[in-house]
Amino acid sequence: MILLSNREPYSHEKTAQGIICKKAVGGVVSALDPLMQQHGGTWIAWGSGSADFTVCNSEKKVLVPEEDPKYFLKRVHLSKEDVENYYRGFSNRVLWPLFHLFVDKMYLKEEYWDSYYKVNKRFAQAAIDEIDKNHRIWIHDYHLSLVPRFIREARPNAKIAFFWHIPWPPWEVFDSLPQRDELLEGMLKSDLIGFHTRSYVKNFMECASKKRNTKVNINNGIVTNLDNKTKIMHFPLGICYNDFAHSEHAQYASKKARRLKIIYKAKHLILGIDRLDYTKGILSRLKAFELFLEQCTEFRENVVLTQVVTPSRSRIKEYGNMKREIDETIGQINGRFGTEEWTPIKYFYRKIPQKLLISYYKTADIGLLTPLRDGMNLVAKEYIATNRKNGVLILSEFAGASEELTEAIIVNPYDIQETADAIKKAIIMPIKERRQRFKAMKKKVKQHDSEWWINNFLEEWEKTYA
Ligand code: GDG
Repeated sequence: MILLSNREPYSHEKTAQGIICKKAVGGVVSALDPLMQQHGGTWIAWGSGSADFTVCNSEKKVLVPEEDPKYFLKRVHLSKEDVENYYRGFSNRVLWPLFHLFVDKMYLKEEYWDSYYKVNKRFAQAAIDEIDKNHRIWIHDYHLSLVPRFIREARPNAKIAFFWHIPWPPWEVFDSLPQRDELLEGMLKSDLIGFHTRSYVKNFMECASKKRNTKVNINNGIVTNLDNKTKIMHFPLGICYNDFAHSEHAQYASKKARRLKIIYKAKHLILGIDRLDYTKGILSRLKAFELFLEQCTEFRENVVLTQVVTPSRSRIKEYGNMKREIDETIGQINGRFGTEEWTPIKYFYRKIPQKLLISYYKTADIGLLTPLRDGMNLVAKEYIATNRKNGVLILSEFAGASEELTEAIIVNPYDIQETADAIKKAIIMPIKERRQRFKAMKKKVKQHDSEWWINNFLEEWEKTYA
C-alpha cells in the first residue's frame, strides 16, 4: 500500500530532552495506521515536525512506529511559501470554505493555485518513485485532488483510489470554483472515489455530469471521463470502537468522571468538543445555550456546558477573530447567569489529553454537536462509543454522521430556538427513551467501526478490477 495524505501519522520534534516521535491524534490516523502496520508499505505526507528530516534517510524515509517499525513514512518537504499558499491558501482558504458551503469566505489568489498544483505534483512524484505493479495507491482528502491525475500520467496502469473527507457541495456551489474542471479531472483519474455520505455522492455525480467528455451512470455509480472509469460510492468512516469503549484509560477515566460531576456540581453535564473552525457552529451553539438558560429558569444551576475548543489554523485571520468572539460570548453568558456557586460554561481552549477526553465522554449526560457543516463528525461517534450513562446526542442535520445516527435529536444548527428546545428535550427525556436511542446508536457505531470501513473500501476497490 502507498498511502498519501497531507498530515503525517507521526512527527519528530526537537525538544530539550532530544528528538521525540509523536503520534498524531484524530480519526483518520487511528483508522489508517493499523492498516499500514498490518500491510506494510509507504505513507507519504508533509514532513511538518521540527526534526522530521533529521531522522530520515537520503530518500526522506523513516520507519514507524518507532518502538516496533512496520512501514515507511516518506516525508514531502514544504517551504514556507508552500505552507502559506498550498496549505493555508488554496486548501484552507479556498477549498475548505467552498466545500462547506461558505462561498463568501472563499479567498482566491493566483499564487494559491500555482502552489497547490506544484505541491500536488511533488506528492505524486514521491509516490511514482515508489510504485511497482502490485502497489495500491490510496490518496486522502482535499489537499491532494490532482495527485491521481499526475500518477496516472506517469503510470497508466496504477491502481488508484481516493477518499474525500469533507462534504461535496451541490453544483451551484462547486460551480464558483475557477479550477473546478482541473479538480474533477484530477480526481477522475482514480479507479474508486469514496465519500462519507450518499448525499455527497449525489452531489459529486451531479458536478461530474456537467463536465465535458464525461458520462455519469447514476444506477451503477460509474463516471466515465474520456477512457477512464471511476466508481463513486459512499463509505461512512467509523471509529476504532475498542479504543473508546474499552480504553486503556478506562480506570483513570471512571475515577475522573465521578470527580468531574462533583466538582462541576452539575446534575446535567453537556459536552461540546470541536476544532476551532467556523464550520463547527460553536457560536450558534453558545447562543442556543444562552437562550435555553434564559427560557428554562428551572434548570439554572443544574446544568453545565463543557466546551473544549482545540486550537487550529490560528494563523488564518478569520480563525483568530472567531476565537475572540467565542471568548467574549462565553464571558457574557457566564457573567449574565453565573452565581458564586455555579459557572454555566466551563471553557477550555486547548487540546486536552486523550484520557481526559475519555473521562468527559464517559460522564457527559448530553453530547451537543451542532456543526453548520461537517463531513462526518467523529466526535459524535466517539461520544456514543464511550459514554456509560445512556447519553443523549444532539446532532446537527448538516453533519455527515446524522445520516447514520438517526436516533440522535437532530437539529438545524442555524435555528437557535430549535437547538435550545433540544437541550430541554434531552434533559427531560424519559430514561426508557434515552436507553432505546442510545442502544440503537451504540450498535451502529460498534458495527460500522474503522475496521469495517477499511474492509468495505478495500473490497469495493478490488471489485473495480474484476
Ligand atoms: C475532518 C472532517 C471528518 C478533537 N479535540 C481533541 C481531540 N480531538 C479528536 C477527536 C476526533 C478528531 O480529533 C476530530 O474529528 P472530527 O471528525 O470531529 O473533525 P475534523 O478534525 O474536522 O476532521 C470531519 C474527519 O475529517 C474524518 O474524515 O469526520 O468531518 O472535518 O477523533 O477525538 N483529541 C484529543 N484532545 C482534544 O482536545 N485527545
